[in-house]
Amino acid sequence: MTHADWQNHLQRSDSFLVNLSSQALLLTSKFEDHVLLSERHWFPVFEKLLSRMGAPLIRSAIKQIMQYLAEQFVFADSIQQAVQRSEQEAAYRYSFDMLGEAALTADDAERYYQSYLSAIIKLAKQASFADIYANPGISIKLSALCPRYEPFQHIRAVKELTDKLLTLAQKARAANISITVDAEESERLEMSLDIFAAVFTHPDLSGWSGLGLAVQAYQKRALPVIRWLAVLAESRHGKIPLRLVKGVYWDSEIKRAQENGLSNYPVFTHKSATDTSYLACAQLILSRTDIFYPQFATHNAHTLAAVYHSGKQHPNYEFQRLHGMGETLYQEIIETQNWQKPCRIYAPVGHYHELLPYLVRRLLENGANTSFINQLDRSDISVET
Ligand code: FAD
Ligand code: 2OP
Repeated sequence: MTHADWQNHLQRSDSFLVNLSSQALLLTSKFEDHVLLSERHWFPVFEKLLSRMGAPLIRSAIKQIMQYLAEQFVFADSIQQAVQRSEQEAAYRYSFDMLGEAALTADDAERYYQSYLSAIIKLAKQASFADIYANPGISIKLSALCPRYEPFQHIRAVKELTDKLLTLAQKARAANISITVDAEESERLEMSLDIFAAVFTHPDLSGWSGLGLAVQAYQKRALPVIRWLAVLAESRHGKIPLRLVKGVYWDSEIKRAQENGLSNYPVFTHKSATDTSYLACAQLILSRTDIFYPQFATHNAHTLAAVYHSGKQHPNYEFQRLHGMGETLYQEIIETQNWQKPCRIYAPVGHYHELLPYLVRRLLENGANTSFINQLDRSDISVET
């Protein structure tokens, strides 16, 4: 077991968010330490705390913190509200993510599936441009749509998810909006590619350029995956909107590889290797704009600038950011520098009950020392550095 030094982070960041989460994590780890050191004292202590503060007070405080964090990272409670809000912030394009992932039951999976279906129907009314990429889109996590999306259930998961993704894609095609399949854990990569290929090559979607997916540059397989997608697109004379991300499951990838005693990690272990891989992937994607519509998702100013310079002779691509992150960076680019490159916001939609895994990833991302967004927030590092 490792002991993270949360105390060390406390009040050292200028970011209220990072301090708030450090507080929460410190509190949690103190509770954990207490439980480990003297498990039998745990319940009396907690009972005392409850009796002094009162359960309703604690509940209400936790609820308020969750609501604050939800406001930071969730775009809207419902797709209806999301559409209204996006109309008010029209300088950006949007990809709506219906919150929900890692379905545990068939009921959960069905509920998430229905929420994607109704989102597509709603967005059909907003898709006013002939150019599909100028319209809003949706982002889908396959793990939300099947409770058995796991390597040992490869055949079943691929069958079920191909059927569901195909139906969603058919509706999206009719609505003239695009779909992006999010990239999840590395052990799901091969299943996700099988599902993607089956749907992409379905005759109903022939000639459609709206089915896209995210590729994680931190995976050692990133470049071969892009080459494989190029062959797939060429075979169908189609175009794939390709969202390049660095990848957000790094800690759990490392942990799982260690737990399973793997001889190697599926992801790079140096941040600079991931950054370099991102740029190599970006150049490959930009060299094939006949078959890819490049979508560069990053909050790192250096990565953004490097892509911009590599892509100067390729006018047709976009940048992407997450709602609640990278606002000032993209404001500068869109409003001040006037790069004339569209930026799409990945906009999570839903209730805060579904938020937790997404929220934890955002907090880890904001708090990680290696993360650009974390360093941007530090007063001891100059803007030039
Ligand atoms: P940076 O701070 O430059 O990079 C941070 C990243 O570097 C980490 O996330 C990790 O990938 C990598 N890294 C950190 N430490 C190490 C290390 N020791 N060794 C190797 N690599 C390291 N992520 C997904 O996984 N799937 C998705 O589908 C997805 N969709 C997204 C959509 C959008 C629009 C955006 C903006 C992001 C999405 N993300 C997704 C999240 C994305 O992966 C992270 O936001 C991104 O990694 C942060 O990269 P950066 O260039 O902004 O920041
Ligand atoms: C995530 O859910 C944005 O797909 C990314 O963390």
